[in-house]
Parts: sequence; structure tokens; C-alpha cells
Amino acid sequence: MFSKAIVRIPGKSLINGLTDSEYLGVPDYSKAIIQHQVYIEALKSCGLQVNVLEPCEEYPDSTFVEDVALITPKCAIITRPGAQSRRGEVEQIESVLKSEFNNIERIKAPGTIEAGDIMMVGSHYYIGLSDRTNTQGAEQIITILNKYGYTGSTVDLNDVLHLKTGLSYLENNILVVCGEFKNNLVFSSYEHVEIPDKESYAANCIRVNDFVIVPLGYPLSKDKISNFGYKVIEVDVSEFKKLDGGLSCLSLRY
Ligand code: CIR
Repeated sequence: MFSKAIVRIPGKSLINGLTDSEYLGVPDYSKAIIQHQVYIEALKSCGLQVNVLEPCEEYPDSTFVEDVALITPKCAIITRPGAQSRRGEVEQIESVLKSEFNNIERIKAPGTIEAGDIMMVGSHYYIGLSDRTNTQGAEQIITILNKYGYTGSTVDLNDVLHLKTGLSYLENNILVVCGEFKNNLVFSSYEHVEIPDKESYAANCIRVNDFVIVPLGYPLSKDKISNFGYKVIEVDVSEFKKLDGGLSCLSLRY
């Protein structure tokens, strides 16, 4: 169960965020603000107390707070983003987490890791090796996790930006999968909710207590997840999709 979340309101500089999806166009800032408010309300309706941080114009991608920290039940780990333009975001998040966590750990150079590449399954953490997360970053985080009694293992990625771009764990051994993960033996022991390729964006969804929040506009995926017995909440995140961001990236949940 989660009780809290941290989010950051997008700044106007959002339109300059990193993207490999230019064909979707530039995000509409006023729409993004509204979508972000609705996202906050959705988290609240799942029972979370939400700490809403002020926009940070200096870092266009800083609304994607998930990437800069990994919060576990026993410690918070400040990451070291692989994207150069996102490195400075960590100081901002550390100052927020310091007041709440006694155990704060940090990833150091030359390690890089973005927490969108980390998926928690109980006390085990899967770490995607991506353009943003390197082996040194993964090794450092596994060492830290071991120190607190957790385990970690790496997963090679081919097509996705982050591990959780194509995978979401819904608890009870149920895993939402798309694309390259459908036949990946690493995940063969899980029961799969297969997302059709044309709706691959919906593979990034989040289980929050009694609900699963899914992106609006992916009806086949929504039905598949509902058919597994979950109560589903749809939230429109079209403006964040234009920057390759999804539902999980927009919050730290703990
Ligand atoms: C970036 O490229 O870093 C941002 N535009 C999107 C980050 C998305 N985060 C995530 O998937 N965890």
C-alpha cells in the first residue's frame, strides 16, 4: 500500500523537454497543466497524500520526478540521470526527500541511472540497461539495495526509453507487458496482461492501492486490465506522451 506521492508541476520550459517523439508535436503547456492537476486528483482518489512541488523552469523535464529517485521502504536513493540536461534535477529532489527519509543514498559517477528503468517486485528490483542507465549505475544501486536486504538484477533493453515504458507490475504476480517484453524469458514466470502493439503507450500504467491508473485513449488495454479484476481510472496524459513520459514518470509513490 502507498500512502504518499511527490509530483512537480510542469514549468513553462516543459515544451523544451527531451523527446524522441517529435512527430507528436510540441506539448501544449496549458493542457499539460490541466492534465497534471487531474493526475494529482487521481492519485488522491487512490488514497494518497500528494506533495505538490513548485515548477522548476531550469529543468524542462523535472516534472518527470520518478527518474531522479528510487524510494524503497527502507531508504531513498538519489539517482544520477543519464541525460546530461537532467543531472541537476537531483539536488532539487534531494532537498525534498531529506526532510522525510533518514537513509539517503546516492549514485556516483561514472554510474548513471534513471528510476524509470527500475521496477520493484516485492523485495526485488529489476533494472533496465538503457541509453540512460549504465552497468556501473546498476551495480551501484544493487549494492545499495543489498545493504538494505533487497535484491536486484539487470535486464537488457532494445527499443524502449526506460524499462517501465514497456512494463508495469500490478502486484499478485501480474505484469503488464508489451513489445520486446512479451517473450522475454526473464519475465516468463509472471502472468501477463499483453498490451497490443498499437496501444503500446498503455503499458506504462500504475497500480495505486485498489486502483490501476491507465492513460486515456487506449480502450483495448483498459478492457484487458479491467478484465483482470482491477478498478481502472483513466487519465489523459497526451501532452506528456509528446515528451516520451507516462503515468509512472509523473510521481514518486511510497
Ligand atoms: C526524458 O526524456 O527524460 C523525458 N522527456 C521523459 C522521461 C520519462 N520518464 C520515464 O519514463 N520514467
